[in-house]
Amino acid sequence: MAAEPTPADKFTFGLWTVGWQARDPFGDATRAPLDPNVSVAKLAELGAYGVNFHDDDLVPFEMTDAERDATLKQFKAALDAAGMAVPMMTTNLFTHPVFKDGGFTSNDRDVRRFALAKVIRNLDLANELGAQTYVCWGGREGAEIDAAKDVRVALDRYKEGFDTLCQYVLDQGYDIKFAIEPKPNEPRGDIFLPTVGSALAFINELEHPEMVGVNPEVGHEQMAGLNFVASIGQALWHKKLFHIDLNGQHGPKYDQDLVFGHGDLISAFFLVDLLERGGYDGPRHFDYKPLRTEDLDGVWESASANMRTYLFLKERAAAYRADPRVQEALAISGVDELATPTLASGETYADLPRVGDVDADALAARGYGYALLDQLAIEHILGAR
Ligand code: GLT
Ligand code: MN
Ligand code: MN
Repeated sequence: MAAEPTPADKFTFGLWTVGWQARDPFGDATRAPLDPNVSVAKLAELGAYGVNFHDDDLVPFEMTDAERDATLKQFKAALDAAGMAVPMMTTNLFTHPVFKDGGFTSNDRDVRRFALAKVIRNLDLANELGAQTYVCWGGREGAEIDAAKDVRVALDRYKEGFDTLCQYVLDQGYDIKFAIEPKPNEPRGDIFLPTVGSALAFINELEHPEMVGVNPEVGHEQMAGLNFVASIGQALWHKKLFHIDLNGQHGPKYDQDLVFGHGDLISAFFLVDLLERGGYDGPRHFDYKPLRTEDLDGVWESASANMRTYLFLKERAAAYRADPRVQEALAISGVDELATPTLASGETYADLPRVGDVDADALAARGYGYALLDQLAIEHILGAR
């Protein structure tokens, strides 16, 4: 089995993932800060293709312009030395207290103007580093109480934010597209654009919908009790899967950000199956948090685990599709039949059968064989076939 990642696999990591010091609402950091230049070198050594980052991951808020320039210069040298790409960038509009009521949707107009300026400064850097996807995770765009915001007005401001940023990118001639990352809650009690479906609907209302897609995260849809594979299927159907955040989650609870596959493994299997067969060729980005219990060795062990699990699942999914028994089971289930249009070419609703002429009981007698189909998947995941 091939589980040695190479840059051709396009695995990427956020600097904030391996660099997470494991501070949580109840406890202090358990790990020392990690130098981003060290992360770049180590991730390259493990077989990754690139890194993604927020402005503040690299250039802390309080740095002067001169310090910022020096830090960026050093970072670019580290990227070059490691042969690592930066395919995606993003702006931190959630850590600093100024964003406690949101960035694009804060009730305070001056905060909104500052938030847009902060994104614009970072778009220039994204362009310089060759990042083609700009993720917007609006973790603070939301509220805890319904009286705090008229959602219709908040969405007006959210739209105004994206319209302004798209205009900036167009005016500069940058080759950058935006990807909205939905999340139902945490850190806000409720977050605007809580699911992939709501983000897709919102995008249609923008001035430049063609410049904006989604960056779904496994755990975020699962926190809402939703089926991640189905959400990705719909995002692909809309041609809006611009980026993806892979990780693990055990059902609806706080955002766990586990290693990919370390949550719902069957869902992870069908996700890899879909991505590998479904026309997504962007980076396979891991947005996870090494467990708070881990030391630095555990951090690198978990980084590697994400990539190895993906590759094992890719191999298992290919074996599943190639298995004649699976192909037989798919035929019994009629999975391909769903691709046949309900009306034949040239037919209209007038060609539909008369309800009274249909023997519904005869149609109902059919079994769909899904139990076998699922068991075959499990046997492939277990390496039993
Ligand atoms: C933050 C969040 C992630 C987002 C990152 C991008 S920041 O760590 O929990 O889901 O992808 O802004
Ligand atoms: Mn998350
Ligand atoms: Mn994420």
